[in-house]
Amino acid sequence: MFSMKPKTQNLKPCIFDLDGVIVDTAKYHYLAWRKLANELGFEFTKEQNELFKGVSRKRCLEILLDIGKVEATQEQFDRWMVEKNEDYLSYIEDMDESEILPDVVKVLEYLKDKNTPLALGSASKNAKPILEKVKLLPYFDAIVDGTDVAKAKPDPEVFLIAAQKMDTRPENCIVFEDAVAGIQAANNAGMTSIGIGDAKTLSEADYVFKDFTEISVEFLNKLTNGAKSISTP
Ligand code: B16
Ligand code: MG
Repeated sequence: MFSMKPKTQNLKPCIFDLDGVIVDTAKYHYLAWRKLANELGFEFTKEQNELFKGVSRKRCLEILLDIGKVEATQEQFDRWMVEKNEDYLSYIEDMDESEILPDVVKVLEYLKDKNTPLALGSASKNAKPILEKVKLLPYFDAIVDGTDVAKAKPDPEVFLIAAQKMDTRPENCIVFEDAVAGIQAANNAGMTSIGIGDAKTLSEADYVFKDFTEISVEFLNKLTNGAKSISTP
């Protein structure tokens, strides 16, 4: 399906979210948040963890403390942020290429082979080490992560910085995202939004696919060549 194509120029740049698009780190975030919740004396469910997808670490802790009805001093808040991250880092320590989501490498290789500019746009402050672990860092021309942004998705900041770094206008960019806030951020940036996940949840996206195995070469070609409206099966 993903055969070699002649190289072309001026293709629309693509921006990829990390967690839920390239790798499933949500399960490790969940373990670390659940450990903290249990230490603070309450349960934290997988369903509640859905609220944390695409959300910054600080905002996640605020939501967690609301769930557990726990009041924190600034000093406790800062300590729990550090503790959660240390636990998370211990869970992802052994991550490798086997954790890349299906057909992500095929799509990245196909786009890269055609010289499509590629960027990462993630809320995670751990995005770079994760890309290194799964050996995908060399695919990206620009990395924008939680260390670069002041405003969290749905604010468009992360994607606007990515467009700037690729030296292109926002309306040229295509964003692949799994979180509702991320799709809203892409739309707020004036970019084309591709939802990866559940069509109902991501109904605000321009196009939605369950995962990358559902995205065809024809679709990628039309998309990166700037087709306005593409019919999908
Ligand atoms: P960190 P994404 C997001 O990644 C996760 O979905 C979210 O659950 C997490 O809280 C956030 O990164 C911050 O991560 O604690 O590593 O800085 O989907 O924006 O790639
Ligand atoms: Mg995500």
